[in-house]
Amino acid sequence: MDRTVRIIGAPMDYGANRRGVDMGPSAIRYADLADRLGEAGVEPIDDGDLSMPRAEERDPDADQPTRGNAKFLREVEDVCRRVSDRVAATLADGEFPLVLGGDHSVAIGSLAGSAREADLGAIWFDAHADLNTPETSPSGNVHGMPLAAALGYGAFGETEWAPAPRLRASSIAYVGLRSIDERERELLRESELTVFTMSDIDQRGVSSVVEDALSVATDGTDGVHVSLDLDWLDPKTAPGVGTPVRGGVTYREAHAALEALSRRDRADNILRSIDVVEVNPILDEGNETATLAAELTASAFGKRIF
Ligand code: EXY
Ligand code: MN
Ligand code: MN
Ligand code: MN
Repeated sequence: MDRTVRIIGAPMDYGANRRGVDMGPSAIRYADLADRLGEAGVEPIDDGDLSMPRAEERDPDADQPTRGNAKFLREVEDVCRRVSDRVAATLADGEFPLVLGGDHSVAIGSLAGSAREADLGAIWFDAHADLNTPETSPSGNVHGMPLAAALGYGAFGETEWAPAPRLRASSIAYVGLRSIDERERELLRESELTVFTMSDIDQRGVSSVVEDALSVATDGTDGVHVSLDLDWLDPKTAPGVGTPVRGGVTYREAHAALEALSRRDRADNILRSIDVVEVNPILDEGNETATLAAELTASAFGKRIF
């Protein structure tokens, strides 16, 4: 498949409660992302990084109380609007957007941009549900809210920038979920999102779970967004993340999952956009987590050893 992949760096850390995740794009590039993508048979073009507002000059509580508990929401909005525009423009040019985070709040922008001109499905590889709203969030960190934002839940429904225009809850599937806040659990029960937990992976194997997730995300849609949060993996394998949760997928399971994705993509051309988020080089060991991020991305685009 001839694909030009446009790399869009979004060194955002406003959505997380710790610095360091803003260095994710550099670390993933340093792990030879471009070469690995080339080996996967796609042509990478690196757009460099979007500029970020300077944290030291900003007030995390600006805009309250209308924005509830959410910290740095103004900055997150500013960055996500630009991510969204860049993703939409990339797709309009017939290229494939690959967004490098940065914390997971950047996915609000990737989803909005990718769902502008197409009915979008999504697969969420993550330990977390990312379904808090400014009203329910226990931390106020927007990286725990991107799916709620994209679906227009809570206060996000009153904004015009957060909801992804053509994304429905029934076209979204989690893979590997294992950490859910009480209020998120209530919302998940009421909503039509599909949940595959770690326990599903234990029982059925990751490839079969990914195939089911793909059925959810492709049913009645024009393409699939893949959001790869590195805390999806077990912290022993991917230590460089800000919110580790033990009991995640192994190195082999992670590769098998992305390879299952690429098998389906080769057959049906389903992938539309990807983001790779939450790599925190300060917490990493020997750039291992960034290297994994680069490897797994190449696997998604079809890299094979033989
Ligand atoms: N659910 C917790 C919160 O909302 O504060 C933790 C969220 C962590 C989000 C990480 C990146 O996926
Ligand atoms: Mn996440
Ligand atoms: Mn997570
Ligand atoms: Mn691989």
